Amino acid sequence: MLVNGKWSKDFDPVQAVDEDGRFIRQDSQFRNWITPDGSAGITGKAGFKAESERYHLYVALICPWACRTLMARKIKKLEALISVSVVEPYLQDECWSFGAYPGADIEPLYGFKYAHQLYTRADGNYSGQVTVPVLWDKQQHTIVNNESADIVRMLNSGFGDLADNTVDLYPLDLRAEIDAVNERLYDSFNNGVYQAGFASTQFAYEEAVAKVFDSLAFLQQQLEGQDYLVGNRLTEADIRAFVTLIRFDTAYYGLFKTNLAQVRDYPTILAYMQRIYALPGVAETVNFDHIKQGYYSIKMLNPLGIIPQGPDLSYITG
Ligand SMILES: N[C@@H](CCC(=O)N[C@@H](CS)C(=O)NCC(=O)O)C(=O)O
Repeated sequence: MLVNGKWSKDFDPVQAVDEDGRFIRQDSQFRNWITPDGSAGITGKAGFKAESERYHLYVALICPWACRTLMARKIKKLEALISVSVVEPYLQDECWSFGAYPGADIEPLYGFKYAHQLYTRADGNYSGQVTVPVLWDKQQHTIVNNESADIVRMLNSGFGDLADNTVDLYPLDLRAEIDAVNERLYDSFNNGVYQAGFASTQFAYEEAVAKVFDSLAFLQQQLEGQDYLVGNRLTEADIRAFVTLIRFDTAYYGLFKTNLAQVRDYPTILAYMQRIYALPGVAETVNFDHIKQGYYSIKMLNPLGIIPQGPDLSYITG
């Protein structure tokens, strides 16, 4: 992690635990918003006007949080406006790197080797973990925002007429319900799988696994009789559920030990996951090689780095 702008401690996914051994996720620190006229958003400073080719998105294809933003970029047809770089899948000592791994990129703006160099370019005194996604402003050479929940919302509405507004991922009339589903799933499912994987006590692990499977039961029930989670139309709640579901059988079931059942054991959820995977552009945001290599590179959980052969993913990829 970075301390006062210096790389000070080798990558360790668990920087903090509570007294019962639960993993504590750090809060994102850059919270500015792109808006159609450059006015300040919900948090942060003004000065980030929506413009074509001004912003760049740094992502990891292993990462569910980063892939939320990649999905939103595709669905809102912002590909030509916002460029993307993909880091290598391995979580090495200096965390995310750019390079030649298939499907990854060389850092195009500054020739950086590591993502932590972006953080110190933005703030020479930054202290904290170096996470993706990072939404970067090429004009001011700084991070606009490194919180995926914010980035999905600004891709949905911050670009005004530059985006495809036939799709609204956070429609006014469904906001309360979307917020409720997001809240229901964040702690116990999206972050719940990490709580299971990074638990440092048996108690914290079992508590997290119970929440994860309770969430799958909730999803199964919520999807009875409708194709999408809220209002029977695609919203950000579906993006947030999908990125965790699509990694479940490949990474979480084995590495994070959430192994009471797989997603493919839930017919309604499986059909839902396949439906979203088949939406235009979505499959391009899913890279099972990066997912598998990336998660299984976390030394704390897999010290010898052996990569499992399965699962057979033909039930998704055809
Ligand atoms: N709250 C952040 C979380 C992002 C996050 O934790 N990303 C992970 C990858 S899945 C990461 O970069 N971890 C590196 C680290 O924790 O050092 C968001 O949703 O954008």
